[in-house]
Amino acid sequence: MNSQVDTEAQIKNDSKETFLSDVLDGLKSFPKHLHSKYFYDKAGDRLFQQIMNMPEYYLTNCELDIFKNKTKKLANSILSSDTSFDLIELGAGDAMKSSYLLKHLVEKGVNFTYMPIDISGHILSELNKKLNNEIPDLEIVSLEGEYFDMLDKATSISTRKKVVLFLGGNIGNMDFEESYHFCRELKRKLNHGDILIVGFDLKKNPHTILNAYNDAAGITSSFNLNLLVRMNRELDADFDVLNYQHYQTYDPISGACKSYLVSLAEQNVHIGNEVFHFQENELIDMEISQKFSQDDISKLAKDSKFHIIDEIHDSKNWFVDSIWQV
Ligand code: AVI
Repeated sequence: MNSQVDTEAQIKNDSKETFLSDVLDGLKSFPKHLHSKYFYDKAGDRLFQQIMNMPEYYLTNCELDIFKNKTKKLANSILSSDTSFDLIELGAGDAMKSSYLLKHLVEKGVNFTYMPIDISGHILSELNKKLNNEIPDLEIVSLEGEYFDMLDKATSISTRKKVVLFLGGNIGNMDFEESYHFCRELKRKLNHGDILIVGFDLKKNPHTILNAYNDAAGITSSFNLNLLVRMNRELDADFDVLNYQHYQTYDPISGACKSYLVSLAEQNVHIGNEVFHFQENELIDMEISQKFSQDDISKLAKDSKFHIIDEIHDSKNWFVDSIWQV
């Protein structure tokens, strides 16, 4: 084995160990819970792509509306103070939305480097190919790894002003406490004048929200159940996937949209040497997709010591990209 293959194997082992210990901790807790960051194996990525194309899942189209139709306004809020910067995207994926902004900035001759951060090297190399094709003059530095490690790396590569994108409503996959700590940590890594653009899914008619996570075709259900399939494959678990059922809730007062798996029978599950007992109708807490009011957003910005400098809504007022400055 050469040393690069060695390192890759080591990273794989480390991440498998962390996956296993997170799963064991979660299933030993009450209520049992699993972390939604583990949804995204190959099958999970595919299912999430299908979710984004579902008629009920409005989030992607809303934020696309902002990036496609309000590109100039977005660009102006970034450019108001400085014209040379690094544009860092956390969890860039296929940059479907941000590519409208990238194209606009390149056409205007703005001096910037795009730094997509993603945990998946495969996704980053596909993104590189796509952007080289679509926007040949775009300067790209890809950063493969965890968000905060890669932000440190970005800062070590260049001392220019930073504009950080955290899109897609991903902030909603943390509860309020976690999102506060996340934003505080981001703030610590940025300098005076740096900008953070965060996509928030707003509170709206509760039926609209619930339907987005309780789709008629059952894709969200498969997305959740896929984590059991993944644990069976990667952690030597023996979940009987047919014995669990997706259950979605939305509380319009708190804005918490939560998904659970319900155990349809009293049953035992083995993971390695550990045995987990499930009562009939016992729940596994799988994911939160928090929805926000304007006050929630203002409080989060204030508590984590950012100033809101602009807010860009989609045409339905269902989603907002909130632009914060240190
Ligand atoms: C990635 N994230 C913003 C999605 C959401 O809306 O919470 C994940 C998702 N879960 C179920 N459907 C989509």
